[in-house]
Amino acid sequence: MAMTDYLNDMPAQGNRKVVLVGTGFVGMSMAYTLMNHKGIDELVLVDVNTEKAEGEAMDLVHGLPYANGKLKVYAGDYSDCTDANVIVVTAGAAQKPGQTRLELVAINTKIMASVGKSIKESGFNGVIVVASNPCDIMTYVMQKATGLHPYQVLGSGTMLDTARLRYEIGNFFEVNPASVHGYIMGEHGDSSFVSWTNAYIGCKSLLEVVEERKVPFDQLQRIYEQVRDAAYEIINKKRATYYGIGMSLARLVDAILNNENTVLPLSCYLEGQYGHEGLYIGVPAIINRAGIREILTLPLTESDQEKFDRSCNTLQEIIDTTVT
Ligand code: 6V0
Repeated sequence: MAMTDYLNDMPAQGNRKVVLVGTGFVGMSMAYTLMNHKGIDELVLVDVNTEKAEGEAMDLVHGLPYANGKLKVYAGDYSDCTDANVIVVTAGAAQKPGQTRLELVAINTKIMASVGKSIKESGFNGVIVVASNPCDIMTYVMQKATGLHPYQVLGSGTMLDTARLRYEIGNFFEVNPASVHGYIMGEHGDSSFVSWTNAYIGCKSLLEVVEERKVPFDQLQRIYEQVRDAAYEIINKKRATYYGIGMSLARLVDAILNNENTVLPLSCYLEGQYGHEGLYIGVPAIINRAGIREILTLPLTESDQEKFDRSCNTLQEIIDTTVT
């Protein structure tokens, strides 16, 4: 099915409505960030723990007089999805200290399948963003459960990892992270990698900057490892990570609602790009109100292509053995 086949049937954007499923740390960090944006009209909180959703809504609305006063925030249920533009799913178990994202697959697959079924029954036809871990697999399960076009369902993928990367590079080279361009690609997890040949400071190749400043290449590897292991470190120190992902999700919701055609690294459904198909994995893509407009295929070195293949194989094996 082409993207244009479902575009005309999507909800109008006169009333910009976002439904959050899962009002835990991650979901509420996004909700709090969205409160301070002017771009949405209605925010509905859904959780299996209805009291939690109600309490969170009560707490949030008390900030409205000092933020976006015309925003409607309330606890709801899946009937609220029918005319929503975007649903963000952050429901499910989170990593415990020492646990990998992939170890959450069994429990969160069940949750995603049941949330997806309820979304489908509501008649929702907007864009779904999945952040629950393991993110790439959960996005796959959500697409299967809802039957929506694979481009209408996307995962936050390596958006947070990429933000961490840009922050660390900016910090090391003393450049504003907004001027650092580059992506963590692959699984949102341990098999991710950085395509250094596609990384830039401004318009200048990062590898050239590294050479000019005589920075040992090991330093880049150290930055990558810091980024890869950041979640483990934060979870060890404070048991959960949520502000960074909350801000990433709010940025992504803006990009969708504003029909921005912005490039972000997300978990996207591959249909032959980078030599793979039939799975969700982190790649840069152009995002607008239809979800994924187009996946950008970057030129990868042979060794990066091998890393990408390994990451795809890791995810495919889990899909084959655990999900289907
Ligand atoms: P949390 O604080 O335990 O919140 C989870 C929420 O989900 C709770 O309020 C639950 O009641 C709710 N929930 C559970 N089952 C259901 C259900 N069937 N329907 C509706 N709601 C349900 O976890 P936290 O918010 O910290 O993490 C949520 C998910 O995000 C986890 O899977 C994390 O691993 C994942 N993260 C993803 C990141 C990313 O970059 N994609 C980053 C950080 C965490």
